[in-house]
Amino acid sequence: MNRLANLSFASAARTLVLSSVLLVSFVLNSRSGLAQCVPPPAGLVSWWRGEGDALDQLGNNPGILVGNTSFGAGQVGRGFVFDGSGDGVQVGNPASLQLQDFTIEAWVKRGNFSVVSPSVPVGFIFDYGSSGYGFGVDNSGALILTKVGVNSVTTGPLLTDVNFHHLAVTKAGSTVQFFFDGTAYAVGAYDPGFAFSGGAAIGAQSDNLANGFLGTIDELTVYSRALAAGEIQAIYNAGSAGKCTSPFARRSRHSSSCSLPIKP
Ligand SMILES: [Ca+2]
Repeated sequence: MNRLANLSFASAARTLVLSSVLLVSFVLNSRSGLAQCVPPPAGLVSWWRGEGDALDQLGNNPGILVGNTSFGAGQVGRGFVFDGSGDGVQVGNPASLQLQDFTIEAWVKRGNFSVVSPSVPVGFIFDYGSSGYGFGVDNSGALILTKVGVNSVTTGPLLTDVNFHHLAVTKAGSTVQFFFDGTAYAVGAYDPGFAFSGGAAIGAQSDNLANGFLGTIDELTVYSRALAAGEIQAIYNAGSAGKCTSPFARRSRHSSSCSLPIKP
């Protein structure tokens, strides 16, 4: 009887241990944030992922690395790392980016608590040069949309630490909204009429590389319409899973003539 009792006890103990292991595994998996990628919203124009090159995931507007732009840990894989001095990713002046209504969204990490650009108080995240649109951050962490060199609207301070945060600006007519980690911040009417004599760039003013951003910019994406709050929140909630890359097969800069099945 004692032997049977011991065997029964050993069997029960093994079952208990196995159950505990499975439970711990389940909890760890649940806590590891196995978020699903989010399908990209309609209206995509360009999506620079920063995965070790300046390619546009859609193949429309491949960029050129300028200065000593490098790559480092991003929110989704890798991202562009800028020192703020002569760095940037220039993407030319294509008609597809000459927009009056748009969304610009990216994961952004400051490289310094107090300085967003080494010699000026504003660092650009995506900028079209003089009289074009520019989306940036100032030293206080306020988000800015500007008609470069003319006027601007701003909200914040919001980006005040050196962690990754999701930033976005949407514009539909005169309605402008900023988003910080999925939360919307409305500003007053703003529709200055942008002009596009120069090209656009990630991480600096494109025409003179001024206002270089000090930090990391990842998954910078431009859309030809103002996304809804829920669409931006879904991208934020996807976190490091990011936007789903399918069906947007990666295109090289030598195959930009190919069209992509972008859904309306
Ligand atoms: Ca990335």
